[in-house]
Amino acid sequence: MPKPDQCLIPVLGDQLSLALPSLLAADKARSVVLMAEVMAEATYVRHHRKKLVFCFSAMRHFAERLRTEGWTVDYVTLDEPANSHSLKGEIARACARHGITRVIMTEPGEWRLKQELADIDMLEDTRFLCSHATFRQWAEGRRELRMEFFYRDMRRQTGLLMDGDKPEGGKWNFDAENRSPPRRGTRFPPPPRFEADSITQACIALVARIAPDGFGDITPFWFAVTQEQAEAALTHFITHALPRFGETQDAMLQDEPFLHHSLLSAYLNAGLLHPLAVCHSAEEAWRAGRVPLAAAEGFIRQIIGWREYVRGVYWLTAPDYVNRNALGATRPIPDFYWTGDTDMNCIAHVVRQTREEAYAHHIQRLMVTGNFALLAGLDPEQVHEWYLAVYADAYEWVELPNTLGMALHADGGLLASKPYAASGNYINRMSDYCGTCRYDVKQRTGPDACPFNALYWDFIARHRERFLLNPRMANICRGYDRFSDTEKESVRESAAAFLDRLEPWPRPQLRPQPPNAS
Ligand code: FAD
Ligand code: DLZ
Ligand code: SF4
Repeated sequence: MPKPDQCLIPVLGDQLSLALPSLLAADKARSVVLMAEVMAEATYVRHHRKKLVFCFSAMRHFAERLRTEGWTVDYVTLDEPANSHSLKGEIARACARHGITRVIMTEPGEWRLKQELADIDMLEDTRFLCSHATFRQWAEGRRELRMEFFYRDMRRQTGLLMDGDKPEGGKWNFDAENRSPPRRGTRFPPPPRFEADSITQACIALVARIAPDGFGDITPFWFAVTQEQAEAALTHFITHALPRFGETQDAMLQDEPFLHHSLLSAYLNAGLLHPLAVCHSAEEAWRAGRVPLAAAEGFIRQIIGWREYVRGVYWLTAPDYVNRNALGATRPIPDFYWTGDTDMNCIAHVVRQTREEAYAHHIQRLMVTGNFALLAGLDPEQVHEWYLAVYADAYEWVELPNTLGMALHADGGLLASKPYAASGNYINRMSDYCGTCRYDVKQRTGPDACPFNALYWDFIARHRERFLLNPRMANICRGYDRFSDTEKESVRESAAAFLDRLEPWPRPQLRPQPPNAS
């Protein structure tokens, strides 16, 4: 029997929040919440297996929470025999099961899924602080979009760290006091580790079954999977790491994967934490004298600045952004992005850490794997696919602009005014990777030279005409122009010899099978 007064509310794996607009707008007594684990979402990239466990476990815990709050929840597990394995299919099946014709949901975070579900009534996702319309208005008429100006507007809009209409401390940005190289003897607080309960154990077993050869270690699994646990992780960060957040933000240390980073991105992106609440906690800690202003400001900027800004760019430019390739990069991604099997210690280390933790901090993503991809001219689409797969926090709305715009400069400078290109010298200054590397970071060319050095100058040479027009790059081009012809030739030969030896990644044909497949 059709039930015209009933409503189906699909809740996706990254919408795990009681403050979801579709839940806030609904009448509990007349609604069925649908949550579905489906292979289409589990396989649209080769997700890290920890990310799959996180997603399924957090979904299952959220379904429990909704039930305790009085919601009727229809939860379809991955191993349910009749599972159609697409969200569209599961919404249709649920409508038929419950005799419901009215479906309302909060818009998906990714363009791909918003298109697929376009015939459903969608509410804008107010968990983000800047609406699509506000970002469009801000971007209108600007040839280049710059985060710093957007961020100031977000400070004014939210009132965070404001003294009337002035920024607290008299400055919008305290980066000059942040970002030092790592200091000897600094102590780093280990992140809180949450025990895997029976729900998480079941998800671990499920993922081991569907992706026996998938990328990434499944265990040890210690992520937060509920709002309460994510809030405990936030409190731990504010107390133990935030006071020194900015100071070590750009540092990289082999034995310290987390430094003073928050590790909150996966929880924020899944909906377990609200960005404004997280920023209010940081501001309160500063107002109570528990953290320096530079640290609180640096952290809040990442969230109301960078996070909102890249989301704005994503929706402003979708769906074409993914096709941008301003630097004409076409080289296939080498296999060491997946195996970590390379003599370059920095890359081997970041890939190993990524495999173990489904986490790397920003500078590892940007200045090691991202920088290498930029200098080596790796195909942006393949690099995008890699970043979307390997991190627990990866969703296209945040990953794509970071990869194509920030790391690869594939958008020609829309998002960042210059490419984040660096030679081995930068990595040496900011990390302890080079000391134990088989390559010599001080040598520019030759078989023992750090590959980042020849690749860096070869990159400048290849794009010299374009970069000469960029005031922030022109000096570097002129530095290259002062090389002798022999030095230039040596750079070209060293880079070519290195690039010719790269083994492309042999893309596996097999996708994980549904658990109920015979
Ligand atoms: P912290 O250093 O503690 O920062 C605090 C918070 O600020 C983060 O949790 C995050 O929510 C936000 N933030 C910081 N930098 C950025 C940024 N550049 N863009 C958006 N939010 C930011 N972040 C993702 O959440 N998902 C991704 O898929 C993702 N892909 C990336 C790909 C590349 C190539 C690069 C260079 C960066 C990417 N980032 C991505 C941004 C950033 O690296 C991560 O947000 C950060 O490393 C997460 O770790 P954390 O929570 O410890 O961050
Ligand atoms: C990431 C993910 C995965 C792995 N699996 C599911 C799933 O089975 N069901 C679901 O509703 N959502 C899943 N997600 C999150 C979606 O991929 C995410 O909602 C979209 O990418 C939009 O951001
Ligand atoms: Fe990386 Fe070069 Fe340092 Fe080796 S020497 S760790 S390749 S930057």
